[in-house]
Amino acid sequence: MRRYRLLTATVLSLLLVLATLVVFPVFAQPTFTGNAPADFGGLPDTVAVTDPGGVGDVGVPIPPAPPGTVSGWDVAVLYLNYDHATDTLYVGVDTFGICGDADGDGNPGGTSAWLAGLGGVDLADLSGTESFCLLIDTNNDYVSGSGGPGIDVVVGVDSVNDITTFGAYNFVGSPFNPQAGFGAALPNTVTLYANPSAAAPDMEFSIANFSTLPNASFTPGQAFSFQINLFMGSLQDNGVGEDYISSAGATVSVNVVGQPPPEPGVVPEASTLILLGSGLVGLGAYARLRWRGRKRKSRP
Ligand SMILES: [Ca+2]
Ligand SMILES: [Ca+2]
Ligand SMILES: [Ca+2]
Ligand SMILES: [Ca+2]
Repeated sequence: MRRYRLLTATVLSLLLVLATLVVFPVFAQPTFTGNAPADFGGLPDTVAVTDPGGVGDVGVPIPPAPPGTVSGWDVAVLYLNYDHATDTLYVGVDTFGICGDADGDGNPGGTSAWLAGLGGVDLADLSGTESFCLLIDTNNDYVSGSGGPGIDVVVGVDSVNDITTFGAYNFVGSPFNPQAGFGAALPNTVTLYANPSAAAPDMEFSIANFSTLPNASFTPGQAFSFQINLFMGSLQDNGVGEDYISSAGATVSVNVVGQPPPEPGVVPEASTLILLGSGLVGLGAYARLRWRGRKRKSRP
């Protein structure tokens, strides 16, 4: 009798464990491959900000550039995905060609003959005045288009350093000249997927502890919003323009949906382990009883 009760308890425990594993929601995060549309495209709750100017809004002097040349500064779409569970913002920037390939010749660290002829250079590793800036207004007090105060953070590379300094900084300049506005480095870890190349053409990175950025005031789990502006360009690529989302000094609002709290009655993760443990203990006890029973029967 006791044996059956134990067996029932064991089976019930294991079923509960299985049910818990099924009920637990899985929140998807992007896996970076250097291809932003592929990495963010089908992901739930991704915010995709399309460059209003689309592809082709970065000026290229044709001729001397070959017909059809598009600069690697030319942004198509900015992707943002916030993970409430880890307080991490994932960012992907889909550029036409390779991010940082100023003259669009397929080499982000090489200058084409036509650009050299104009006295310009396409530098490697976003060095020199090549710059990437994601401006963030964490508390929505920047007046879009004003160039005034309110931008709190810049993530990227300024117009002096190279990609080895890619990180999060206090923003202390004008949104009309973002590459010159990098202040003190922030403690938030910025993890860059790769230095853009032919194999991984898009800029992708994550910002850790997003809710701790200066002036941010939300708690992970809550819905929140912030403003962004994106800039990419160089002062040494004579004749080639730069790109902004949405335009110089103008921001775009990003709304992040809240993460619903776990449904009442859903067993938290720690309990899953306890249940799994008790299930195993039950199985052990059952096996011991069976073994004892067999031993008793085999006695003369
Ligand atoms: Ca563009
Ligand atoms: Ca190039
Ligand atoms: Ca370059
Ligand atoms: Ca602000």
